[in-house]
Amino acid sequence: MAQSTLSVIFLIFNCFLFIESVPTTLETPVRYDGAQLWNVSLSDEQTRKIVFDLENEFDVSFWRTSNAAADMFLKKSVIESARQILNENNIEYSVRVEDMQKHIERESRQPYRDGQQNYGLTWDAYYSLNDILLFLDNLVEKYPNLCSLETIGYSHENRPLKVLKISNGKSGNKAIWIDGGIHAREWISPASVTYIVNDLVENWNNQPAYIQNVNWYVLPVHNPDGYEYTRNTNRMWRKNRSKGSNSKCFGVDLNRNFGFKWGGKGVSHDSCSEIYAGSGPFSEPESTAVADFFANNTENFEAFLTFHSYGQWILYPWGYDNGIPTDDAEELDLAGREASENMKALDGQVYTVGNSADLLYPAAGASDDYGKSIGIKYSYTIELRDTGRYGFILPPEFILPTAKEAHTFVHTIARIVAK
Ligand code: 0X9
Ligand code: ZN
Repeated sequence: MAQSTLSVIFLIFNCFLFIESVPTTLETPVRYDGAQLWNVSLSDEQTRKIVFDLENEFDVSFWRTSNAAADMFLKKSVIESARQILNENNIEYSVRVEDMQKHIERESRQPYRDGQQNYGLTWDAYYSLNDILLFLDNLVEKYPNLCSLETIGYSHENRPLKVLKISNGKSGNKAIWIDGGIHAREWISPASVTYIVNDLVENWNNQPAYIQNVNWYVLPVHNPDGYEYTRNTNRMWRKNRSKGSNSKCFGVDLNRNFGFKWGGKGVSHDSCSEIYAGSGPFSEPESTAVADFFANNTENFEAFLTFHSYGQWILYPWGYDNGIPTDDAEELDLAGREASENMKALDGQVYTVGNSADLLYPAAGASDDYGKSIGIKYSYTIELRDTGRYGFILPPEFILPTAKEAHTFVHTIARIVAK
């Protein structure tokens, strides 16, 4: 009797533990039935004002804006009112995605298992964090002399931040950092980074010297809490999942939380904003873990490559403000353009190269500037596919061609680093 009471108490206690450690899975998933992606022309100042005012009036968000047009995401409930305003003002727009929920449902699938030791991702679907971590574990198991894993820290919700090291162990090797998934909804980023890792490792013996004589450090999912949140609860989530005691809303934009020029242009101090910089530089465990990793590492890092989506851009520092080129901007531009040409040769896709603030917008506290600030020469943000047809909800059939472009980018930079 006493024992069964004890086990009931134990069970209840465990339940609470479970609730504590996996908070996101209990929320009802947000649905996007009838939500649409529009491309709106921005012909003049007045048009820009009318269009951007929609964000204050209705539940719309701007995924991308350029001088000429804006990609605007609209929940179903606001479509009619937004349509009316644009029509009344003769503002041209086209509907890119008719029903976002349908696209979201096409995205997820279980990984392929062949029943033996292999644990394969197949890059025709997007995978859970767990599947990605199992894939990394499996590489270490299969190739213990080449691969090792280091947990560089834990996310706000206690998920491990796992960095895969790939190295032939030669002294004098240079080092290259690659990360993906700092922004939760940019699923093509971890998908492409795992593809790169797989190619490096599985084809190691056939790799050129400029790949083999590098110590590779790869963090495929920089923001694991956000990533899981986009899979289980809200596909459009961007930030991490922390909440300060004085904050109204959840989440810090990790790409505004790094300690270099923190809090400058292109950030928000409102916790509800998509670009909330956090309560201070490195206030978040996910960004701190990366900074600690570099602080405690004595490797000779030559490249810092951080993968995002979307827009097809190859961006280099400084990105915290406009018109501030680095001393070696020409070299970074040249290397970026060489990569872009090689990427275009694959499938005809154009990746535009330039300074991140001038080409896109200024954003202070981003990881690319941090990488550059600690002396890593070839620091790039790569915005993968597409250019606004599907935006963040890139259908799975584009994973492989995009991942191959990312892979070619990495090869090009590695070749240049070796010179
Ligand atoms: O805004 C960002 O963080 C990046 N774009 S995204 O749509 N993937 O969110 C661009 C960051 C570029 N780097 C800097 N401006 N420093
Ligand atoms: Zn991003």
